[in-house]
Amino acid sequence: MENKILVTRSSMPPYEEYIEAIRPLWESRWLTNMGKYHQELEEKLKEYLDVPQLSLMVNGHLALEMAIQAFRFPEGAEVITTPFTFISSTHAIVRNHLKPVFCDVKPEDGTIDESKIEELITEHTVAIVPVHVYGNVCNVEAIQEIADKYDLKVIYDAAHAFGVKYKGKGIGNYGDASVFSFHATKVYNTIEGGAVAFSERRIYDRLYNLKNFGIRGEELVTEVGANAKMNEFAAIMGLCNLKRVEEVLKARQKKYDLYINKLEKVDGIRFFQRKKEAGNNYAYFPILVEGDYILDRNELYDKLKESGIFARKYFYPLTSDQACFKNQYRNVQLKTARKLSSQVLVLPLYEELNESEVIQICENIRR
Ligand code: T4K
Repeated sequence: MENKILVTRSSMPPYEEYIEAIRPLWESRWLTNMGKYHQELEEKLKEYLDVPQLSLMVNGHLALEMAIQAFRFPEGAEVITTPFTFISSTHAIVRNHLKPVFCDVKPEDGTIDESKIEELITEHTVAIVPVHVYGNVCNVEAIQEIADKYDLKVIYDAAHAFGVKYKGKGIGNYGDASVFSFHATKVYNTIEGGAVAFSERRIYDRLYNLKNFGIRGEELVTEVGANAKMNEFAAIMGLCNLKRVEEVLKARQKKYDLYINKLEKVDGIRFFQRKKEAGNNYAYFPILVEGDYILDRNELYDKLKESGIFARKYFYPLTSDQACFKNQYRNVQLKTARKLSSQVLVLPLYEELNESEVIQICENIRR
């Protein structure tokens, strides 16, 4: 179909700028293994994200897997998390040989319902993995209080929360670690990429070992590790995109505000709420299609598709309902998560989306 509008479109620097920026690689022939650009990007992102320590990774998923692994939890221990997320959040727990315990979410923002965490804690619980879904900030204070009371680690899946600040601080300052994704579909990308933010220096060393085979010298391997290093082409893309991130956010904000303006009075279309003291990175534009609307979510999804508008059901089904996890873990009431998952639709949002296209999408929804 001509004129398809997809849910997102990668943001990229001007072609010539990137080509010029990668030219030195033909001279140095140093393409990966914590090269010059990897180091430069790590420093710049630490500053931009306003976090004490940062470890760059090849993608957001391995960043999350390794952030969890860095804490060396005993095999089979339980981790409280949310099912209203991308499958990566749950995979990262299970691939660490830990058991996910799914907790319900809150209707207003889709983040973990902190009032339901305590009842899920057992003697086997070791950590909480909440998700700042769509960049909506979790109740970080209440979660930390529970974690302190029961001596649990908190590892945030902040894949959607690049650049979000809460109470004046980078979101990566909360909990024991926070994981960002720099995938091609994110507000800020390094093609594929991710990072773990944390404060303890010891975690930096562990992550370094995990992402580089545990190699500590030409003849010394101190730990079992994998390979999750970011390469220099990706790091350079990250450096170029970092220069224009503010511009990209502004462009996204315009479209985001226009959506709100055009859709806020439509019966049965609801938006998630954002915390007053939290910033917005305009990462996604999710709407909830409720009973008062003339169509259900699936019908609206189909109708938009017929008009060439490819919205996405992020996140349906719940990860706990996916074939690989269904009926395998503790059976917990997930009423709100299930409801949101059946109502949510993420509308197209990206830097180059035209305002006229936003208006066209809204007209389709209003019709
Ligand atoms: N935790 C959470 C909460 C996450 O949402 C994610 C990733 C992760 C962890 C893991 O982080 P990474 O390991 O991915 O860094 C996409 C993304 O692949 C994924 O990064 C993202 N979450 C998830 C929510 O969405 P798909 O399968 O929906 O992507 P796909 O290929 O259907 O692409 C969606 C649209 O994006 C396309 O219609 C067009 C556009 N696009 C796509 C690609 C691949 C581009 O414009 N350029 C591209 O290169 O998963």
